[in-house]
Amino acid sequence: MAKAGFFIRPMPVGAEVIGDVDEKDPSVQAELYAAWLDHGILLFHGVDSIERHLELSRLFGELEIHPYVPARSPLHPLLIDIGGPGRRRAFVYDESDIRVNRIPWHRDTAYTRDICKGAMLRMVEVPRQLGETRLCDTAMAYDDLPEAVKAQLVGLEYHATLRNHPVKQIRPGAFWKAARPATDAEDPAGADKEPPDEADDHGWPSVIQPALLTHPESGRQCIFLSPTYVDYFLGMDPKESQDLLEYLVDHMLKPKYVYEHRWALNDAIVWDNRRFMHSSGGNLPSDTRYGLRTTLAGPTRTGRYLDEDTKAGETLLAD
Ligand SMILES: O=C(O)CCC(=O)C(=O)O
Ligand SMILES: [Fe+2]
Repeated sequence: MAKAGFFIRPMPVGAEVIGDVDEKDPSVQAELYAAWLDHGILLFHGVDSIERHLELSRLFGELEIHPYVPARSPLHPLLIDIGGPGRRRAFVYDESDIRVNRIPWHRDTAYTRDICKGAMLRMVEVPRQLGETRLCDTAMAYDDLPEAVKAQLVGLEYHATLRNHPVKQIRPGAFWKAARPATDAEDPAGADKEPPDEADDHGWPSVIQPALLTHPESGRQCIFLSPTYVDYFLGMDPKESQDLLEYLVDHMLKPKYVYEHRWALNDAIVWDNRRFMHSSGGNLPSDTRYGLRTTLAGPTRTGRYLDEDTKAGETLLAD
């Protein structure tokens, strides 16, 4: 039942929190957590300070310092910068769209063994146009899979590698077929940013993840792919593996499983990373888009190394 001051408005995918939230009230906390588990994403409005962003984030889990050091925000150790002053060189996609901050479909930290529980992204500078975030409910998508495909996914694992460069990301889950760094003339404001090096793999070892996750709290099955990281499914020949990946990505990205958000200032979305994957369409380099994001800590040890002697990941995570 709604408490005084706010209510939860379900959307076709996810839900929106309308009104004033007193996040210090334990019954409000319980209601928000239950709604988050139920809907998988919650959209808040008017989150107007870092303190409030951190406080609201903590309702959904313990916060962690992000393992990927370059993403960390100078504003607070528990935040990462999404775009803003740290934005990269623009890319030209399919020779038609110039964009910064474009990210293909993924789950956060799925290139580690300890995928994070979730994250809360708050927008502190909104571009004049574009810059949408899309979020896909992989539990809903699982429910509608044919029984034969559900059976095929039981016990199946995939080999995953972090891919940060738009050219390396061209695969199911990317929504472009070609990409090149913008020239200085095309992106004057980004002329001081080095285009990322295609060969730079960031040193993260590849990890093996299950194709299905039984959600540890709701018990629902989720299609546990971070599509653009998938190299192959274990035990399949390359064509079979690629066909299955394409099939699953096409299925998950049907509009009925996807929420697309156009941001307003101080909107914040908290997603359940076990259940949802997400992507970012990108914005024009002449606009600024700046998000701050918290990360909800595990404990979801879903992955393993193919070579159990690989310790590089542990070293990186210890930073
Ligand atoms: O910029 C966005 O819309 C999403 C960024 C993202 O992938 C993240 O915050 O984890
Ligand atoms: Fe992300």
